[in-house]
Amino acid sequence: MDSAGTRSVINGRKNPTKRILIKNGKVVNDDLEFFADILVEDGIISAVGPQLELPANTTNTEVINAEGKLVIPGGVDPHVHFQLPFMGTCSIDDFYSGTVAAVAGGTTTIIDFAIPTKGQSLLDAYKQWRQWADEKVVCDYSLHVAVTWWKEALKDEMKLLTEVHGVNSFKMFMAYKDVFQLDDADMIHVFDCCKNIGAIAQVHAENGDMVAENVRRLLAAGICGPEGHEQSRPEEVEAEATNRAIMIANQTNCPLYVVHVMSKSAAMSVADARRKGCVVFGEPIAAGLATDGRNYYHTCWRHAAAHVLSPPLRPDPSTPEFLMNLLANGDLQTTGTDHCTFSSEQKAMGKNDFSKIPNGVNGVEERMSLLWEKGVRTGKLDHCKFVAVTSTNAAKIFNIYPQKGRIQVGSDADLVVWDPDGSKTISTKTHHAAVDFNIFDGMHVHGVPRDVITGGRIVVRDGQLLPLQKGTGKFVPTLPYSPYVYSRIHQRDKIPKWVKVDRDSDPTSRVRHLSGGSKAEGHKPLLRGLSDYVDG
Ligand code: URQ
Ligand code: ZN
Ligand code: ZN
Repeated sequence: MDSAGTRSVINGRKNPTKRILIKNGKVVNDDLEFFADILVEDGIISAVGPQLELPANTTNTEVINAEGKLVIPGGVDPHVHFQLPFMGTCSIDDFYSGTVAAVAGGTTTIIDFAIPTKGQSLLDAYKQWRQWADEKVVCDYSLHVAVTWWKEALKDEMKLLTEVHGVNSFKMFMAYKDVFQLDDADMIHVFDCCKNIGAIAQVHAENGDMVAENVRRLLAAGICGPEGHEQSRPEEVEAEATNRAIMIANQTNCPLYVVHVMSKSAAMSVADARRKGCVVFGEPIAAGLATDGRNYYHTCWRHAAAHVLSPPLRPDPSTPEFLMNLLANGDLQTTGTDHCTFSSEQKAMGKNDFSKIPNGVNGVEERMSLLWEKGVRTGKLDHCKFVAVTSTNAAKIFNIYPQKGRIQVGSDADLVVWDPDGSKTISTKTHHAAVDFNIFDGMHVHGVPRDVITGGRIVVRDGQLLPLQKGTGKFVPTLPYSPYVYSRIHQRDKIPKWVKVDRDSDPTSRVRHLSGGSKAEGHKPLLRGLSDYVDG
C-alpha cells in the first residue's frame, strides 16, 4: 500500500510462468503474526504486504482467498524413514507415499536418513538414498547421514558429504546392538569430526547393551509379546544414554541433536543440559506427544505391535503433556515423527518374539494437526510457537532458514492456508500413508490444512489432495556451520578449558607435604583454588 493508502499494485517478476496470490489471510511466522497478502512467482515468495493487487491484464495467476484463515510456513519434519531397509524388511511408505502423506498434513519439507550398513561407505549410502528419493518425492527433502561404524578414513567421507553433498548432520545409534550401534570410543571420534567440519551430531539415545540383555531375560521368562518391548528399554535406559551423549558433546564442544525424545527423564536431561549452557537440541515426535505406552498392553496383538518403536512410548499417561510443556517453554525445540511404517504382515515377523517386530510408527501426515490439538487448543502453544516447533526451529538448526520455515520475500513458496477451526477424525481409512494401521486412529483433531503449496505448486486445494507427480520435489542441501547452532560453539571455543601448573624445574625436589593450610610464601595459589594443598 502506498502512502495514500491505496492498494499496492505489484508489477512483480517479468513474465513468471506461474503466479499465486494469497489474499486476506493472517500470516504467522515464529516471531510475529500480521495480516498481509502474499504473492508467489515461480516458486518463490515475491511480495508480502497489505492489499496486494496485480495489474488488470495479469494472466496465469491463481488467487486464493485466505479470509479467516492463517497462512503459515510449510511444516518441516526433521525425522522420517521412507523405504528404510530395516530388521529384515523395508518400511512400507516410500518417498512417494511418504511425501504425499506429508503434504496432505501440511508438511512441505522432510529430512530423511541415509543409513549405511556396518562397513558400507557413507558416501555410497548417501548416493543410494538420493537415487531412491529424487525420482519419487513430491516435496523438498534433505538428508542426515548415519555413522554406523568407524574407521579413521570416514573423516574424509564426512568432510566430503558436508562440503560437497549438502549434509550437515550425522546420526549415531547408541542402540540396535550389532546392527547400527556405536560404542563410546567411536562416538567420540564422530563427535570430534562433526565439530571440525561444522556439522551437528545426532543420537538415538538408548543403552543398546542393556536393551540386549533385557530382551534376553524377558524372552527367557516367556514374555514374547509387544508388552516386552517397553519393559526391555525403560525410561532410565533412554535417560542414561541421553546423558552420556550430552557429556560427549560437552567434552568435544560439538552441538548435539537428540532425536525422538520419548520420556520425561530424557527430556529433563536435555532441559538441564541446556540450562547449564550446553548446545543441545531435543526433538519429541508426534507419537510421544499424542499417545503413550499403555498401548503395548492392549490385548489385540496387532494394536500393541503397531505402537512398537524405539525408544518406546512410555506407560506413564502424563508423558505426552509433560513433553508438550517442555516444547512450549523452549526446553525442547522441534517436532519430528520418525515416520517409519510397517504393515500388519511385516509387524507379524515378531509374532513370537517382540524383538523381531519391525520398529516404527506413522505420523508424517498427522503431526501438525496433533500439535494444534494438543498444543494450541490446550493453551500451551500460541500461533507463533506452533510455527516455531513445526517448521522454523528445525529449519534454523539444519541451516535451511529462511529458505524454509519463514514467510518473507525470497523464501521458498512452501505455504499452508491453515484452518484453525477445521477438524477431522484421523483414520487408517482416509490417511494417505501406505501403512494399514494408524496409531492415532479415531482421534478427533482441530486445526487442518485447507490449502498447501510446496515449491510454488498447489498440492492441496480446499482440503483436497491434488494429483501429484513423482519427482517434483527437490533435494535441499543443508550447509555446515548453522549460525543458530555454531555461534555459541565458536564462543565456547574461546574459553580456555584446561590449566597447566608450572612447578620447580627439578621434579625430584623435596615434595611439599599437606600442611595446616598456611599458604606457601610467594607461591601463587593454584588456579583451581587448591592452595591449601601446598604447605607454607
Ligand atoms: O530408530 C529409528 O529412529 C528408526 C530405525 C525408526 N524406528 C524406530 O523405532 N524409531
Ligand atoms: Zn531412532
Ligand atoms: Zn528414526
